[in-house]
Amino acid sequence: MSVQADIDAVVAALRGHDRFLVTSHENPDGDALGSLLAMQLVLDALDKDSVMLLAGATPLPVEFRFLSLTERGLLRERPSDHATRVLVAVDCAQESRIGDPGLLPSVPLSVNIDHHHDNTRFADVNLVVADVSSTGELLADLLGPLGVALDPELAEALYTAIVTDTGRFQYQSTTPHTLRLAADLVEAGADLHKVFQGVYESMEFAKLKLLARALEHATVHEGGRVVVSSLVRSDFDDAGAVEPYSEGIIDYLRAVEGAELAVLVREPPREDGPRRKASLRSALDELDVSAIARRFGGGGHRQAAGFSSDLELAEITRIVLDEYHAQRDGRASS
Ligand SMILES: [Mn+2]
Repeated sequence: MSVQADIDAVVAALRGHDRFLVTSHENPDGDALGSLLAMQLVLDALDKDSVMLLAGATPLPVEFRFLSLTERGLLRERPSDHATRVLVAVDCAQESRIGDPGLLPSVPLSVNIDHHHDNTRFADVNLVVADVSSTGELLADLLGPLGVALDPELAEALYTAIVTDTGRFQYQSTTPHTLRLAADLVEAGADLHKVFQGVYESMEFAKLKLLARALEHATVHEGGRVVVSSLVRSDFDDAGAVEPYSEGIIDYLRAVEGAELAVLVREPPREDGPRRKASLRSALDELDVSAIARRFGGGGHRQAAGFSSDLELAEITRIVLDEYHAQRDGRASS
């Protein structure tokens, strides 16, 4: 199906139903939260009965507190009437990312709007455009077809999604269209400076201390082309940090001169789930870190991916380096 056909199908699904449940992925980032709120505001504008759900108990990252998610009734558990609502998942590459097993099969219809290239098209209606900067950009492009006008709150939610997922308009997914769209959002009332202060200048002291630990533990491999770091349970405990505080730390590792691959392995300070989680970043066009993540059952984008594992740090590092070599060798021989 063409993208246009997918857009038409999403517009028809949103227009043609009255009750919705909007959701995004666990451990949400700016694109997830901005897109979640934006979708809710779009459905409000269309006079629909919609509620937002973010499964899991992880506290919302404080840097996104300025978004009116709580004020607008964000749920952390599925509502009792979920079986009567159309599910709209934004920024979720797989059904499992919703974090509420069994929710998808229980709803009458599901809509999946996302930009991850490994999205499994798990819903009934799927709009997946892999080369778009963010789910926020994808949603912004739906406003015209839906006949919804921007207002300051909607513009700010979309701007937040886009500015965070583009690394403040620096990643390669940032296009002239992305920048023009950002200008439209600022013109419509998105407060650029407020978003900057909220997202980038509200770091808790504990997060700073956790960052210090990660920088201290950083090691280089492959003559400096690979930078690896780790955060163990005691690092989180000593810093007084919760799991979401590790978000963004990997960007410091990727920024090292000559680094092609950055790896951050962490032991989340909680009892359930896999022992370790890893984030991967590529600073090289030809290096696809989502392929490395898939080796561990994870996924993501070519330049940013992640996975969970019960393996020891040394074992994870060894396999990642093997996969990195395999890709290098593949490129050398092609
Ligand atoms: Mn995203």
